Amino acid sequence: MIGLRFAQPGVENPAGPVTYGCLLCKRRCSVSGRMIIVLFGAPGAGKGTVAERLSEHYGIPHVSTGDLLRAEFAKKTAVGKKIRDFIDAGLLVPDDVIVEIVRKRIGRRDCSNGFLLDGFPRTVEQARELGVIAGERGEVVKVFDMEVPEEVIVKRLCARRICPKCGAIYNLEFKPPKKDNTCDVCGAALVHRSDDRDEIIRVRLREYEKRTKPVLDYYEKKKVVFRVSGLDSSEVVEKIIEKLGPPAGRV
Ligand code: G5P
Ligand code: MG
Repeated sequence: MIGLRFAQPGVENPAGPVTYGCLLCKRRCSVSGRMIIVLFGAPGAGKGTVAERLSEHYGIPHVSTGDLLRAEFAKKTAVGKKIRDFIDAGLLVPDDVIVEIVRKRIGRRDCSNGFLLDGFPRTVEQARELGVIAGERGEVVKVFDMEVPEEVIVKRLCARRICPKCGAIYNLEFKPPKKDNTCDVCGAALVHRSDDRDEIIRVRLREYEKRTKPVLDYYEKKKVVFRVSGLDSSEVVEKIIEKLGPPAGRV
């Protein structure tokens, strides 16, 4: 599928968001152009699980701000030391730090045909920054909000294990690794995230309610939000693909 963008990168389109059309089939197909897909939802909603699968399907990178931050503190960088206390306490790291990290990551070549954001934006200020970035790059932002009840979230997170090396996500109850505590993909020892403890999960959920939920209102006004039940991540993936259409090059 050959994509044609109807607006120029960096040029504001007074008619609304930049749209895309397909030269061959004449249909509007959002994935034929450059797009920023935002996976939105509370901690444990399944953003990372869904992003892994969509990233493979669409051949675009999965940019998780949580993973980027954990990589910083694993490398013991100056930024890493500054943010560790926020993450361990379940609080959001400051906007300027996170925006800088995101700008750097999406400036890499693999993001030039669009990318999936998992965990960003998480404040209205971050959403405004993303709007600026999207405008500079001539990209459209689409937001998928995954809704999951709090009791389900706490249960999921207490049993989550992650691979610190390749980022694969497991769950002792619902998706255990084939071999005890070992990543199926790369063989590394799995870890229980320091912020996946009951009392810290509750703090993260409060942060979400207070500081992140208003981001949805911001995007609702722009009419770019698509809501979906997050109870079954496989269904979420199917619904998003149904909404976005086939990957570029496939009909
Ligand atoms: P993170 O790392 O972005 P959260 O809190 O947003 O952390 P989290 O916990 O990583 O999100 P998730 O990615 O939404 O959750 O969920 P997941 O890992 O895919 O799934 C959770 C569990 O449920 C897994 O065990 C999975 O197997 C299971 N599961 C998934 N789908 C299903 C299903 O369909 N059924 C069942 N039964 N189970 C399922 O951010 C961490 C910290 O970094 C900082 C903050 O301090 C934050 O607390 N941070 C930021 N700070 C400021 N601004 C930002 N933009 C920041 N981004 C990160
Ligand atoms: Mg995650």
